[in-house]
Amino acid sequence: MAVSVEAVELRRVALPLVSPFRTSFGTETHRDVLLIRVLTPDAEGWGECVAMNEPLYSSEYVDGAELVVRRHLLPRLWAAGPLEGAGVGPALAAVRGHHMAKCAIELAVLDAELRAAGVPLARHLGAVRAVVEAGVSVGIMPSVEELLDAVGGYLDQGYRRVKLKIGPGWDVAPVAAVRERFGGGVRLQVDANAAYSLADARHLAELDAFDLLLIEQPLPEDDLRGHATLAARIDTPVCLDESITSARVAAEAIALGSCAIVNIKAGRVGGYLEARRVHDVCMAADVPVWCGGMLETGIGRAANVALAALPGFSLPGDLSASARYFHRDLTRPFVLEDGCLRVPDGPGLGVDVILDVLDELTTSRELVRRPA
Ligand code: SMG
Ligand code: MG
Repeated sequence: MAVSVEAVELRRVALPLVSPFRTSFGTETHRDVLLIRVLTPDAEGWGECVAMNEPLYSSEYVDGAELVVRRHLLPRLWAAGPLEGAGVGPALAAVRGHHMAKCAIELAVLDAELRAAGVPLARHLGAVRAVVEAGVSVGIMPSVEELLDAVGGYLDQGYRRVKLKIGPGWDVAPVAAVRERFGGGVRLQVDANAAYSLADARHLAELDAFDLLLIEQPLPEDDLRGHATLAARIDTPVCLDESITSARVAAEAIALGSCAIVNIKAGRVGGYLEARRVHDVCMAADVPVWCGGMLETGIGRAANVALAALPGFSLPGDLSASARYFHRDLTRPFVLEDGCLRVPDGPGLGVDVILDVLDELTTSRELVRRPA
């Protein structure tokens, strides 16, 4: 069902993180989020842009995303006239890249469309589960002792799997310590955020001793061939995150032997509908997928949880409770229930934005009306 977008609000919101989150590329202390709110005659819709403060995880960053939305994407959205969520990707396709910015607009239009139609996003995407298993991503810590405390705390809360961020100087020893303290029953994986090179293959093979579910993105984003070479030299299954920018690239990575598992993030591939296509490509090739995270607020989290309810998502995602990230979320908090998060079943995203909290955390807002 096409919706007529009358106006779009661009909002920047700053949420302090409950604790700093350090990866191989940097440390996040707060989340500076761009939200997209579309206004239509029947319903409004929300989208969250996952671009970070600085272009370190990928080339996109939040100030750039906001500029691209205003200057390059909204004019194309207006030109397209009334459209469905599924029409947003094609309407914006002439603009190269900027997947996170595009994803936020598509999600907002989808949300408005589905709220108007009374259909939950999960159902629209093809979800088959009412709850999804929650994993937790644990940053690089100042010491192994602090890491063990953090991991122990998360396991006590019931998280179903733990991911350790690694980088040169923080890899084999922390993984060994976590295995030794918590035993072989914990589902454990690592994420390097592209911090290694093929010359590190022998060192990374030392991780084979710890029965990891996977190693995520050891090498640079554009190095599919290198990942295939590495995958042949280590036993730990290679999973790609940054490299997988579309369903086509996913198919190519699988064909090349670059990965045995795929992390799906809608922002990285340009939208939830392309994310579903990545899922379909992987499922057809028997490649397990799981839902990645970008420290989303409840808005993006609701959409991720819906996506993770699709049948091919056979591993727990980077989908944690709101309290793992923020003191206060923009929606009713997501909470762990027996190590799982409940898939929202209301229309659209199925969560409501708490406008008081939103206003309090808003750092800027602008309403852009459709030109007459
Ligand atoms: O949302 O729980 C989360 C964070 C998951 O580790 C996470 N994300 O490379 O997968 C990744 C990182 C990207 C964001 S790091 C600031
Ligand atoms: Mg990752």
